[in-house]
Amino acid sequence: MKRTSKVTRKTAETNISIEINIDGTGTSEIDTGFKFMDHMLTLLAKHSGVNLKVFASGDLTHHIIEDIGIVLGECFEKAVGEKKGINRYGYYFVTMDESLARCVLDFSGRKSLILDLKLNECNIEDVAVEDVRHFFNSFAENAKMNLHLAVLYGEDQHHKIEAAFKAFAKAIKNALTIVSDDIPSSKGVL
Ligand SMILES: [Mn+2]
Repeated sequence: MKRTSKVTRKTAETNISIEINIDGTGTSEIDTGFKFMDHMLTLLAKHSGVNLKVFASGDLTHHIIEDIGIVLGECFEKAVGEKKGINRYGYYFVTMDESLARCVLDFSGRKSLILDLKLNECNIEDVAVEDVRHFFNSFAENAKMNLHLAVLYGEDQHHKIEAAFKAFAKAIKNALTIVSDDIPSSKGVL
């Protein structure tokens, strides 16, 4: 089964179009209108091995970034399908200079989010830190996953978020790797 999906979402506030291929090589075409998000989504593709095309426009930063999280989450939910053979759980630690991030996740079919990015309440490049939190919240909700993402320590805002995105990407790769031909649940369904 091909693990690909494409979702387009157009509202009065935003216009988002995302295409993914889980079994890709990490290529990306990203244009969100926000340089920092473009940077984060490019490295999400690179380190997860998921091919990613993201085109987003809209009225306000908050709406656009939140809706990218929603649509990207929906894309993963669709592309993983019945989750046959996947690892299901994924985890990774990533350092970036002085910062250390840890991501543990489960494509469980249910949303749970524990997020502790240890960010100062100021903008990170052209994005507000609360928008970064919204992104992960929307993603976890729509991908129907447990996502526990924490920065354990760090100084630089950019490094902390970048380490978190890389740990997230590597944990996704880990979780979606095919390791058997079973559905990884004693219930037989995920
Ligand atoms: Mn960077």
